[in-house]
Amino acid sequence: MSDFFSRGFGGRRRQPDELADRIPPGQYLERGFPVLTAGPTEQVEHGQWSFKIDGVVGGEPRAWSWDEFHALPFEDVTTDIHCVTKWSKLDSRFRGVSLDTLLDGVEPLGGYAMAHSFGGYTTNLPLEDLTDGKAWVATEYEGEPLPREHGGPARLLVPHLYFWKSAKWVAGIRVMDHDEPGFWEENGYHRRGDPWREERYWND
Ligand SMILES: Nc1nc2c(c(=O)[nH]1)N[C@H]1C(S)=C(S)[C@@H](COP(=O)(O)O)O[C@H]1N2
Ligand SMILES: [Mo]
Repeated sequence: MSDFFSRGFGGRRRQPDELADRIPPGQYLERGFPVLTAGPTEQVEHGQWSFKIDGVVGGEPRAWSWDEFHALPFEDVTTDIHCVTKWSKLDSRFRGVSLDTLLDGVEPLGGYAMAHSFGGYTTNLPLEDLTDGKAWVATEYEGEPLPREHGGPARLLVPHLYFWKSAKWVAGIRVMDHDEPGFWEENGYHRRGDPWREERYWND
């Protein structure tokens, strides 16, 4: 237990109170970066990657190739992440494009979204959880291209919700006028997944 409190990140000591403030109920501090994938690790080449926004939108559906995507403004995001299998990881450094940037001019006509990935993974989110600086499509981790096992070339990053919402090998989001369960949500996980409310399973 003393090891848990005494070894800081980034050379800095963390006080127990600070940890308590940052680690949601039922979670433990993880120092590594575990890989959790239901199924095979996808191999997506830059040339075949694109990010699409479609569904119930006022304007034309949008799509960015890898090169087009890299012409967009990128942001550095240092954030804590929380997996429903109970690990939390502090100060993970990602780089990506905000969903606010991607949704700019899209005119969503529904309040929900389904994120979908190469390989078929899906996860549902209220549009509110993707906007106002809360979500990114990330292509870098700790200053390097996002490793393939962690969703490279690009993953969704929605750090304020349990990490299953952060779809790896993300291919796009479909805007919907109603909520609909994605892959894990159909298998019993919570519709929204707020770690501070321990919204782990459907009935939590
Ligand atoms: N495409 C895809 N995305 C996914 C998953 C998956 O199986 N496939 N697993 C989810 C789950 S349950 C978690 S906890 C995180 C794990 O991300 P990591 O492997 O980078 O830690 O990815 C999420 N995104
Ligand atoms: Mo997970």
